[in-house]
Amino acid sequence: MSSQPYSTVDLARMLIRDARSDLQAGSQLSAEVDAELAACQRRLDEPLRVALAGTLKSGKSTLLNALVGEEIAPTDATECTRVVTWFCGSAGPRIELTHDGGRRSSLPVLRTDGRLHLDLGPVTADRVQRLEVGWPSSLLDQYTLVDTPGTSSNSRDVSARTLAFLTPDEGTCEADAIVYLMRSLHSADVALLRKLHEHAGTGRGPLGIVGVLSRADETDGGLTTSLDAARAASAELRTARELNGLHRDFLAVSGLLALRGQTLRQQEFSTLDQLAALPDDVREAILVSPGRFVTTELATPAAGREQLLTAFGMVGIRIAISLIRGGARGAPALAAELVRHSGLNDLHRTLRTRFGSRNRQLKAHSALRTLRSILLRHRSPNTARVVSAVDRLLADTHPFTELRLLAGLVALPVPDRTRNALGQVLGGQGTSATTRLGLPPDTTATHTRAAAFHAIRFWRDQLSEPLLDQPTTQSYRAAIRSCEAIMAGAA
Ligand SMILES: Nc1nc2c(ncn2[C@@H]2O[C@H](COP(=O)(O)OP(=O)(O)OP(=O)(O)O)[C@@H](O)[C@H]2O)c(=O)[nH]1
Ligand SMILES: [Mg+2]
Repeated sequence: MSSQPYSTVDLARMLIRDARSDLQAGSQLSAEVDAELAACQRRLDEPLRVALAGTLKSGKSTLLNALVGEEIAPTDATECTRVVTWFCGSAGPRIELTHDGGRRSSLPVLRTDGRLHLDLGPVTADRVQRLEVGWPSSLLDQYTLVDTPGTSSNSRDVSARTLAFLTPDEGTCEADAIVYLMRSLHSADVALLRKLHEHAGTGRGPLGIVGVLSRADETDGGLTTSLDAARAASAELRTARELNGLHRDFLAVSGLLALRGQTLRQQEFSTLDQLAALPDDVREAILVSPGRFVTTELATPAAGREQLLTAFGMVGIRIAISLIRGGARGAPALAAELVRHSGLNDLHRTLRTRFGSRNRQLKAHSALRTLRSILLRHRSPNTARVVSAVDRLLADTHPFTELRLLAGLVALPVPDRTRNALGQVLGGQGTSATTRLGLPPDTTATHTRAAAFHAIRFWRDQLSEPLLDQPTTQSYRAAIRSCEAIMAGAA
């Protein structure tokens, strides 16, 4: 017999099964509850669900396209951008619409210039229960991406739809993790981020939140030839007074440049290359405004310049030319430089460390919260036992505690050095033993164990400080427990 302990995913699966048989034993398993339990179970086998959220036009759909590497999310202001849309891995392209009331229909898959058309036809956004796009993509095999309509005060129904999805009053959020985009700090962002963090800290909402300073190429007021200003601005956000430490790590990303890098055509490169070779004064004169860029008499055809302007925008063109002049010779080199410069690779890396390595725990957490809310909605004395088992598992599973604490770490009243050390040991930068202890990856088991032992002593010392508040005490205890787990693993 195997002595392997059950994983949280296994335990969640067992509890869902127990709930079903307890309800069945009491003749209380309606078709509706059965379907909800089946959906909860399926969630454990599906890819992690990551929602892209943020205020209106913060660049969510463009970033989704950049992550997938294809233009499948609409960025024009059609009815579709007002609907929460699911993008899932699939053997072939498909678009499925679930109408309010549950009727389903397939929409035609139409592409122009590589861009997918999502057209709801006569159906308005408020009559859509769910819109799902299936697409063959290695990224979508790992993550299901959910594009949410922008939140803004001048479109209340749309905002309400997004808020109901991210922070539902009843039940649990259908996403396991959130990428939050903002162009610059705005009071609407602060309010929504606070709500998301509150939900995460209490375990009611997704436990993983990554912040993105989006449309990063525009940060410099359009004067930029690099994303340096955006990177500086994202670093400043860590200490922004308005955020009051609410969220600290914002990655500066230009979804548009990342997308253009991945879809760059030879023709676009040739036009950019010709512009890069112009005498400095001529080039600078045409880059002053979109009007001059298109209308100035040049050997390079105006039509090609117009197409570039639509695809890249003025700032994108300036950056691409500066990358060519900096040594990106040839379309493949420019494509790679655009992607590297856009910050997309950093975002991929962050998704891997923050969500990828916690994939199963984040899913188990969502499934347990969902199971709990199903059982509380359909109360039955028969399932009281399962509800308390779910509560115990949510409270006692150490990785869940780590994730909740990581979500609330920003508000902890400790010096930055201590906060960073806590973030590291609790697995905020990666969950391997060496990453948690700040050791090189090839450290031997003996050395890792010794470092874990020292770390335990360090956190015990912190714990002996007088007048610690309860969240800080809890975090230090969790750090000790994380180190004990490392020692047990290395032994
Ligand atoms: N310069 C620049 N423009 C961008 C970037 N990302 C998006 N945009 C432009 O901003 C506009 C809105 O982009 P979307 O991706 O549709 O933004 P969104 O957040 O999905 O918008 P809603 O869903 O309507 O809230 C489009 O015109 C995009 O081309 C970027 O990184 N840089
Ligand atoms: Mg959008």
